[in-house]
Amino acid sequence: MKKILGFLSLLILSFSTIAQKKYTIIPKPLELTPLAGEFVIDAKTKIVIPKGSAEIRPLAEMLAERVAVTSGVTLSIEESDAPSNLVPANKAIVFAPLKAKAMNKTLGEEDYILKADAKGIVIAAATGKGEFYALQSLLQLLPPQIFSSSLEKSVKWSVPACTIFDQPRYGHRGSMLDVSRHFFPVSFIKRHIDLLALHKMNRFHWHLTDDQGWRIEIKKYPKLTEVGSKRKESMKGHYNDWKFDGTPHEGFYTQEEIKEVVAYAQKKFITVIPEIEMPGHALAALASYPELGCTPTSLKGGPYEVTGIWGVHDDVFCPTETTFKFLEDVLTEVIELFPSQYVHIGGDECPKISWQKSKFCQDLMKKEGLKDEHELQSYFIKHFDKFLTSKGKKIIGWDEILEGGISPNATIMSWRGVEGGIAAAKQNHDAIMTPTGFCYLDYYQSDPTTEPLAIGGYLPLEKVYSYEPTPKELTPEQAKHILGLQANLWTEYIATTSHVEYMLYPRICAIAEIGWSPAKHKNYEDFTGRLKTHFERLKYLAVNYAKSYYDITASSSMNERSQVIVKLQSADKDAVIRYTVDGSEPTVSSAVYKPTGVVITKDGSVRAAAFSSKGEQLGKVLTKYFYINKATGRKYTLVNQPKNYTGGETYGLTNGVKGEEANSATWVGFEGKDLDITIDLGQAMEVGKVSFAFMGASASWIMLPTEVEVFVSEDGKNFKSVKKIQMAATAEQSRSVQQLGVAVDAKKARYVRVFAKNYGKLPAHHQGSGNPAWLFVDEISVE
Ligand code: NAG
Repeated sequence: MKKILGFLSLLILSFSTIAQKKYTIIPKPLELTPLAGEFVIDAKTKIVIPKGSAEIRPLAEMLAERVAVTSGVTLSIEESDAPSNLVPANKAIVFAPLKAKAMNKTLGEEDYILKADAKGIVIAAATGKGEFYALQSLLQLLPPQIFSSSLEKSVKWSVPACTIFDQPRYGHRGSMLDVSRHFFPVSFIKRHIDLLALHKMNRFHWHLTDDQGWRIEIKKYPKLTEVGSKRKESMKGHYNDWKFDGTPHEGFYTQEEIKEVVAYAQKKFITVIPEIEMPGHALAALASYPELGCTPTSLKGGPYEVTGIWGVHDDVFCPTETTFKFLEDVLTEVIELFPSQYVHIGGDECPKISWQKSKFCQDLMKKEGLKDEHELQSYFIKHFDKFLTSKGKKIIGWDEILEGGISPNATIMSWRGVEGGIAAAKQNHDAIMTPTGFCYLDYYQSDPTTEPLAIGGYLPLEKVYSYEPTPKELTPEQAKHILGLQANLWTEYIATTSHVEYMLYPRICAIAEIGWSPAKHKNYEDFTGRLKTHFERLKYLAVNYAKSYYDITASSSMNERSQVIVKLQSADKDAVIRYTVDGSEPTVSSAVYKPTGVVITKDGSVRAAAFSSKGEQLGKVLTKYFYINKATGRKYTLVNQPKNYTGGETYGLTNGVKGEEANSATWVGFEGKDLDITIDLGQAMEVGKVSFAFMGASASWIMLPTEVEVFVSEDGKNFKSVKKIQMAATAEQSRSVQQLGVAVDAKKARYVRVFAKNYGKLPAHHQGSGNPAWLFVDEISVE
């Protein structure tokens, strides 16, 4: 019996591994039953569509076109009267229209059934949209070469037999692209739409206006594009260390182009939601029509300019009649172009300073009984909610529109975390979830030191995939207000279309799966298993997807002999990790990493990369330097504990790894508190020098200490001060690392104490004025 069971489980196991390899659809279908056998497409295969169906013919043509390009076989498309009985037959691929009920299922607008066996394929749905999604799945059941742009020889064009019933989890499966910070041409927007459709995503949120550029032609206000679509130059680098690139940037879409994109998206069953930002992020509009601001010139003095500086700008729309009329006119043209029920009106990051200074605004607040500028913002948003509602539209706004009172018909886009979405749902408003921590694909996807410069943050694929859009805090009734989720791509640091794709793929594949597949089916390993075939598809589609998923991560710890043990990890379980310790680039013949780790006994680097079993390098090379000294691996006590930043492990200050300027995670950070550390060297020894480094980056609220003192002791009770250093910490510190060393010259010391005084509260002219400063320190070494 035991033997039979063993044999059975082996059978099941091998079947499920095969199933995993054969059925690699992303997003994963709701129900997929693998069957034995396959359907082979050849010259005899025909495509059958219902008679006179204008909606389905283009889908059949799409399929025939793919097959023709990649296999050279021309499939005939036939019309047929007879509705299919859902039984594959006659070597045909049948697109069958279905009543809302079939196979005991009620079919919704986006649902479909797909049946494939050796005799043929039937795909069936109640709507063209459902049939379209069935087609996307069918393409992903075929070999990845089906996405190639040229003839692919020696491919067996087979579809593994199966039955699928599929249905999405959420109605809003979106992608936001910012074309203001950097403009991307129509051809790319169409390609982006194609790729969204492949992933069964159904909303394209087009961020068309911002401080750095107005990108949509408005006939009534030509200066919006004549002036507002152009900027002189753009910011290069991060806030604490940047310069202008000196290169002009411009671009806009004509209304004809917009119509073209909208019609194109419609064919792919994607709704395009335009975003016209108000009342903040409005500099491009103000530069075009200065009368829309609260003052005739910018708050900084001088004319308004389409800015090349990223971030939040104080000059915003003034809530005057002129502005309201202008924006109503703009929106009137916009809604003519976009059939979408929703219009996004922005609402995020609107500084209130120009309203505070404006007599007009203060009078208006009195007249309308508005208690503060937040209520004035609400007044602004409510006006346009009313306006758009009267035109049969609905507004979406970023979660700031909750402040000062939510507008009656607004849907909230929750981005500063999930709280906005929760608050909206609790007030019976719809919400779309786009929290920065899971959905901001402009954040780094791997080690910032090896990635192209990004805005910041850290959002690897696994974290994206872990996101659950429906907050636990909501009752089932309230949860219905969560319409779905969206990947946001802001493009301050993304200037080219290939870079856009690099940031989106594969992370947006995870977003697509979260939006489509039920939470209970979520399984990261299963997802990444399918992703490998999907990478092949993306390769044939010439998508510049990131391979950062394969990058190696390292962590270090100490063994009982105080040696540094480096553990290496690849997110991909099948990958072979190879490494070197002599500084050379790892190759296919380098040592294979073993889970016990690499022991480091002297200064040097560990370099590692993931390789496939065939020897192909999969991700980037990781290089980690280790500095071995008398303190390495030694335990210590801290008077104050660090917050959020621990340097990677429990003894992050003596782990042999120095803090890196570009990577905050490598530092030990104290919020408002001093560093007071005592390291136990294990036994009394000669101590010549104590070294340490601090980071200063005032824009990130990280300040150098005001003074540092080093002490030594033989018994851990009586400490002798060796040196006290006064530091010149200033509030204008650009990001940099200060390395310091103190000569000690002690013959016998077992304990080393370092005290560094936190800067204290941020000074008056700092943007975080009054808040506690951070003290960042790393790697205390003793020689
Ligand atoms: C936010 C801004 C956005 C910016 C982005 C960068 C929203 C709603 N607003 O500060 O303009 O491009 O972050 O990640 O995201």
